Amino acid sequence: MHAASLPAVVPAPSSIEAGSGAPFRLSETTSLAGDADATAALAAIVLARTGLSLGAAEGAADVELRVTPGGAPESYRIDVAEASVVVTGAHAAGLFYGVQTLGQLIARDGAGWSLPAVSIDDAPRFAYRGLMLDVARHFHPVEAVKGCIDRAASLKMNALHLHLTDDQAWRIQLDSRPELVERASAASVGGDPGGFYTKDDYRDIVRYAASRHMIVVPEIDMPGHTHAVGLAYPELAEEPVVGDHILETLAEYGGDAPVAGVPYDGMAVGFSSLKIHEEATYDFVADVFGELTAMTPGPYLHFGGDESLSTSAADFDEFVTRVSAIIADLGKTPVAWHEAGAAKDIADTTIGQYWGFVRPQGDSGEKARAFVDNGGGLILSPADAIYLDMKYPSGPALGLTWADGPTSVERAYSWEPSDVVPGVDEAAILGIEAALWTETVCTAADIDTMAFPRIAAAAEAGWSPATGDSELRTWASFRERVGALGPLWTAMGIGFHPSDEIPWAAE
Ligand code: TNX
Repeated sequence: MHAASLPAVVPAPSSIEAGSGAPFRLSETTSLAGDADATAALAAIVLARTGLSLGAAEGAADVELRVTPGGAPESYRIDVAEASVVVTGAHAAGLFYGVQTLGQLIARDGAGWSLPAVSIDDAPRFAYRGLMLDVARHFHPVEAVKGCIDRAASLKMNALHLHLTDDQAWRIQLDSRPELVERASAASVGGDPGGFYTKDDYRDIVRYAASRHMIVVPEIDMPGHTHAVGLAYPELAEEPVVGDHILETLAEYGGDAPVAGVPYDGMAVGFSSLKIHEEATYDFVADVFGELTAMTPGPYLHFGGDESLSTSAADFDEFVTRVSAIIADLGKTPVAWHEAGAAKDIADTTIGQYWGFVRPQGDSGEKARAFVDNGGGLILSPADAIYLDMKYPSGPALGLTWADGPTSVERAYSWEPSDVVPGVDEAAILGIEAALWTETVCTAADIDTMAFPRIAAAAEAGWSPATGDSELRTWASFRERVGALGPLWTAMGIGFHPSDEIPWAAE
């Protein structure tokens, strides 16, 4: 069977075969049965895509959605025939992903709707498939975050990384340190309004994510990116260091230089640092991660570690070593941006997050590999491929260009995870994560236009077989399959960027 004649599924499944029979016709009388969450999820997708409202049946039904233990984690199977549709998942998550795939299969059929005869056997390549949202540079309310969860989960992503703090603001309320949101949550880049999540908001996000089989990975960035901490606790923060790098950013983007004790709303990075030699700093770190541990069921706590340009190398190493140990002692797995790999005594469970280019420059590859040599793993976020805040070559004015200029959809797609960091085995790659920094991204509509369609390329890198192991893993196949999802995305209310690289289907 030629790839072009297969139904379009994104991310590409590990195995898909077109059936020879007639399609399954969807109608008002189509009955659903099986797992209650899965039937509700499918009914919602069918309603959005077709306007048909399907009812649940007791006992036998046309569409069966069942958990059938025994398969790989997150795996599922779909069999569509003229008279029946059966979706089985090894666990609830796999069944949920089967439902997402089924939603993508819905097609116009004359005046009605149908599902093509097909058999799909599918399971993820990598265990971790994430989306990072920066809620510090611009605050994004709970409803926008839930929208991101729905969108990412529809592409079989299972982690939402929230970048909760940065120089501009601290966005999470903590009982042990109430001054953080009282004094340091009001700013955003460009003088826009700020905000923060109450603990109940955060728990609501965690619960909502879990209902879509996603974990939340909270990030508290340190020792740099901490100007806002100094608004609440001046005794923990060094004076801003305004070097050439900062002056260049001010010249390019405008804004005032950072001043201690004054909220910062510019776009410069690398001027702030926590005090490395104050014991009170580590009491603060223990309070913050202790409280996050209690409200975060997922295994990971991210402590940042990027761009600490005003912290000396020795101080940086000492700091990330101690902080990774604090997190490990709380029973959580520390995660850090790849710079922290320079610290040879970092807790050996620490996961590194690589944000260099697809072809590593400087020592970014070595720093990333250090986490693996140390016993940890790697999450890949190559900036010149899956940084969703980069400009498109043609499209909205939003976005930055530092990651090798604008990022086309083709470039977001055309890389192979196992080829990025030399000397790292596939088994040491925990997964991939697309990152959406929000210096220029202010609204839910901005999130949609920057993320879609490039987020689908990241999802495919995380879920689908390696390039070379599947005829579907080519740019030519991907652009057709993504194009076929346009009507579904529109029905789901996703304001994707109608990139001219993609042959968008009309219906
Ligand atoms: C680099 S990537 C950063 C962020 C910026 C981003 C903008 C990384 C770990 N740090 O502070 O927001 O570039 O693209």
